[in-house]
Amino acid sequence: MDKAQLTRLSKFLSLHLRHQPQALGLTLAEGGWVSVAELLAGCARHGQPITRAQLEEVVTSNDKQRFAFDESGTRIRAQQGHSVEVDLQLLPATPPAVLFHGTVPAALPAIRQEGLQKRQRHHVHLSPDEATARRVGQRRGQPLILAIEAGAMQQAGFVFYESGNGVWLTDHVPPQYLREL
Ligand code: HQG
Repeated sequence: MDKAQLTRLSKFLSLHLRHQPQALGLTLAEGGWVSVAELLAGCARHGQPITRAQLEEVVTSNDKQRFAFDESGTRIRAQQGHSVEVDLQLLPATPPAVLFHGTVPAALPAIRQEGLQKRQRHHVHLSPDEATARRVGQRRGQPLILAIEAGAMQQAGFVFYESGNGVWLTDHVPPQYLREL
């Protein structure tokens, strides 16, 4: 598949594995998993036939490793970014001392007041480096990067998780742990 086809398919999978599984007749099991066979059948029913080989190509070529197969290769899930209720069974982990978040200037007044909120997602998403945070912020406009004192937060009892694709997740970042770069 060419790049445009891969992007389109990745967006289609993100939509259904994170936000609207029911639109393909799917229910996410614990961990966010769905059966590959059911997913392929659902895609075909939805007028979007995908072969197993094409699915594998999307999973392996994805720039952010958004999707993963389980060890048996019979189930697939989105690694993070869900809006549907799902327990991803992530284990708490020790974050680096500092993490980063890319946002846009328009969000800053509210963020200064109330910190980072998870909004539609299950967690606040944090990046391990500035360059990644910049790419995240750029989706919405001129990016603005915040540094998060993740080590200090963890010491204060906040819980962090690392998704399978290197995104750090937490419930809320209060303003006192944020620094504008
Ligand atoms: C902002 C993409 C006002 C926050 C990316 C962000 C990431 C506030 C937006 C992943 C706020 C939420 C997540 C507050 C936070 N007041 N605005 N108190 N607190 N915000 O998309 O972090 O392509 O839900 O700064 O690459 O932008 O989906 O989160 O601008 O990894 O795989 O509210 O999504 O990955 O937006 O992005 P999002 P995000 P995928």
